[in-house]
Amino acid sequence: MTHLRTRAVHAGQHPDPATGAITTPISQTTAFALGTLEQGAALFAGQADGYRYSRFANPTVAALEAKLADLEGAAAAVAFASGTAACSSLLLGLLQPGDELVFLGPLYGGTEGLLRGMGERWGIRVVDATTGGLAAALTPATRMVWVETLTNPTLRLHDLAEVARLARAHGAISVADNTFCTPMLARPLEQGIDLVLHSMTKYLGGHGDATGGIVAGSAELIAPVRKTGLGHVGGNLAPAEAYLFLRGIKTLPLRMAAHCEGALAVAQFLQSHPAVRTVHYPGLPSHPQHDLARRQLQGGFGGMVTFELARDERAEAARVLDRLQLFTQAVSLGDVDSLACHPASTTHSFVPQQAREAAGVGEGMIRLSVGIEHPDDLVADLGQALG
Ligand code: 3LM
Repeated sequence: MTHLRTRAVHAGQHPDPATGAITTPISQTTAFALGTLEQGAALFAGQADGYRYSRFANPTVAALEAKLADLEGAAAAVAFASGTAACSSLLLGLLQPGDELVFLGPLYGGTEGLLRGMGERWGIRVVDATTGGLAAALTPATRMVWVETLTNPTLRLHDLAEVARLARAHGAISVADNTFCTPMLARPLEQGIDLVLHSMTKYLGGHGDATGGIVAGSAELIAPVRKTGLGHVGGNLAPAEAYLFLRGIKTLPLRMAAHCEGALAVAQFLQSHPAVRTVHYPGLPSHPQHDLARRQLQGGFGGMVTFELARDERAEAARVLDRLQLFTQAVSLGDVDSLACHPASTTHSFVPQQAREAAGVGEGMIRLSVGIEHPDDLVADLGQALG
């Protein structure tokens, strides 16, 4: 299996040995029969392999972890009940009081809030290197570097190989949130990044009907994240949700191609509209990192398009958003349905105003998650809303 499109269908899945069922069954069970006392003791001592309790591991969840690890080229992965549970488990599992975490923003507002909030609470120094740059922010105490493969909502890129190199030179673990790109467009581990993270709630699920997160990387790094996140925090993914992600990922390559096609058409249309000041889409030659995007992203430039209105005001954003008909006004992204939101008042309302403005998230900014509908219909909807 060399092609991602084949691996998206088959990786992690085998006909059920008990029944021959082709689709991975939902193992809707809390506990597993341990056998004899000594067999149970061996399982709990880690001297034998097998399932014990679904908070620690579950066959449906394990199939999903194997599929995602395969797609990201990772040795191991651990799934969680949300992307946010994945983020907090990663921090709690790998950082100690006194450590330093450096991030390049903007990040999803919830992640930034989590980093800043948990950092303060747990004695971790959190440094925002968005303006000053990564090289200047790294110190001997830096233990972790955090980036998004396409930033939410401004759709900027970071040179992942360079981020990985700098982090490694300082003995820090590099983390890339690959939610916006998915392994179809970016595979950070191949660039030297240590851990990759997803909110599966978005493109991996793809249908807006399940919440989940996952972290993938080396067995050495995933083990403490699993132990803390599942064993201590208890943020495990439910088997029924794992089933939805397993099913969603099978069509991810096809969906991503449609998202990318629609997003490019939408971005090109917006770019030519007089009511629009700037369009942020890495597939446009006008994007300041178009060359990096061409090098780093494979197979397309993603399904997200963010734009700034010529009149940079909340009232103008409301005028446009409130008139959309095909795009639903909602947070979240990556669904087959098109969604639109106002980041300053929703996804990034948790970020202090000054940091938000420094990251370029203004009141006249609108973020689109372009679904898989026909691009002409999406363009027509935007056309009538912009007026
Ligand atoms: C959003 N984002 O609309 P969950 N990493 C990234 C994300 O975009 C998100 C998470 C992690 C949005 C959610 S805003 C109230 C809704 C890049 C989520 C967190 O915990 O699964 O939501 O993932 O931008």
